[in-house]
Amino acid sequence: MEEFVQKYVKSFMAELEAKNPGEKEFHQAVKEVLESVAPYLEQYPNLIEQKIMERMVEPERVIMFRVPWMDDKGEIHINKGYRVQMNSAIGPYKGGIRFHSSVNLSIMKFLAFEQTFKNSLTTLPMGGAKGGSDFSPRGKSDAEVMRFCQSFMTELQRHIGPDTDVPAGDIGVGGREVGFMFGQYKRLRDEFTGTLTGKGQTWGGSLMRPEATGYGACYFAQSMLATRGESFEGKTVAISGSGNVAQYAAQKAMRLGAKVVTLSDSNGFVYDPDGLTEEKLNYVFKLKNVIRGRIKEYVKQYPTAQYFEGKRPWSIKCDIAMPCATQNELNAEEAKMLLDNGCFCVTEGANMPTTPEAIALFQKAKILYSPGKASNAGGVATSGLEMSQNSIRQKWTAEEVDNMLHRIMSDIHDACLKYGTEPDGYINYVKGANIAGFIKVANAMMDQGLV
Ligand code: NDP
Ligand code: 2IT
Repeated sequence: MEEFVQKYVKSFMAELEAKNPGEKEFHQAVKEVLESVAPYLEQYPNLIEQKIMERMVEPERVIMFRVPWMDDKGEIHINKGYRVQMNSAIGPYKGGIRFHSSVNLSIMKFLAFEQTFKNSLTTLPMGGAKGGSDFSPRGKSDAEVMRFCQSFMTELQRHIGPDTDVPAGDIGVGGREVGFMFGQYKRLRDEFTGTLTGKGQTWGGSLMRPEATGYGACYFAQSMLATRGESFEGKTVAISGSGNVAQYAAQKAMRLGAKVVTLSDSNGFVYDPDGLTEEKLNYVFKLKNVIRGRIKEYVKQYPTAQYFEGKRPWSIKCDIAMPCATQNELNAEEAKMLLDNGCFCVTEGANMPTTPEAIALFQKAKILYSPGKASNAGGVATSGLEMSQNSIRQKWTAEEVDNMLHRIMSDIHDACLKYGTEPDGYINYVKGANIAGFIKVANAMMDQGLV
């Protein structure tokens, strides 16, 4: 079995790398899934004959376009726009939009690939997609962001729709950007449909969508901790990022009795040994979402905290680590520091934040480790619930949505247990999530013929 897996992964990856040169994040995401599903494929050779995996790594469609816009001084800028429609076997394409200077085709493809399996895990009927631009909203005025979003949507609108492809937010795309894009979509198409999720509360947005990714990650971590008779109560939690996912992960972890001691952005991290409080977190919400400032300003407000320029938070002693910023933000050296400091649970809020070498160390140490496609699926799951509410033109209460989110995260945890429990009882959440996500999409593709 080992020999088959090694050979299969090696030859598959050689072909993938040759066909998609230089796309290192995409290669990384595919390799991780392949390593998990290869033993399953060995048992079902018809999936190999039908080239299901080869089909899954080739996007159904990639749209790339020019996004011209004018800044407040009248200068013209040209950005790249993308939408990768990866897989529609189990539902309309669904996935976020990322605005960040680092965005390129490799990052779009890795995210769309991950999204396909994540959406499958949610139990809801959603295919996988991702979009974005190398435009960075940081430092831009509201008017500049609006003009950019309108230009972006002027092209994207012809490729999306409530039963075709439903975008949402991701890094650099929050309520403000979704609003500008929805406004332009509605204007051009003359229809009020649920074509974007993460909308405002008074115009079709689901209650709890802003909270859902961070809260969902904490619900997932609760289930992981429960397998060892543990909980958040009294634990120290290190979180990276200070955006949407980090903010609500911090809020929920705190409300579940944990002490959250770090937050970060791409410039550095803050360490607050006393832990966040509701008041301190409210300051962070205002700082990041209203003033749009940098996390280092936290220490001016709360001088007992320290700021570490150019560093990530993983040197800080904690029981639970929640990477909630971006891909490959936790490497092997940092994983060793976490393990040496007694960290026994790593729950990903971001997509692919942990490098393969760091994951191997966590798994070797047999600590609790969950990949983002399982633990951050609460965001897109609640987007799915927003789509349902839009379709039936109703609005559910926060309690109703939260209950559904809870149930979905618990179902995802069960799926990981089912496919990821190893003979010695260790739960390999990577294997569990990848196989469970894969089976549903693969079977749907088999049912639908060679398309
Ligand atoms: P936000 O834009 O709200 O916040 C992103 C945070 O991560 C910011 O603090 C940002 O700092 C930091 N960050 C971004 N890029 C980098 C980088 N290259 N290096 C270090 N820090 C960085 O995004 P979200 O909170 O929505 O997204 C965070 C992660 O969660 C992403 O991986 C995203 O794909 C994932 N995710 C998001 C979901 C959602 O519903 N929003 C759902 C599921 C996953 P700075 O201000 O300096 O850029
Ligand atoms: O990575 C993700 O799952 C998201 N950015 C959320 C996607 C969505 O459609 O809500």
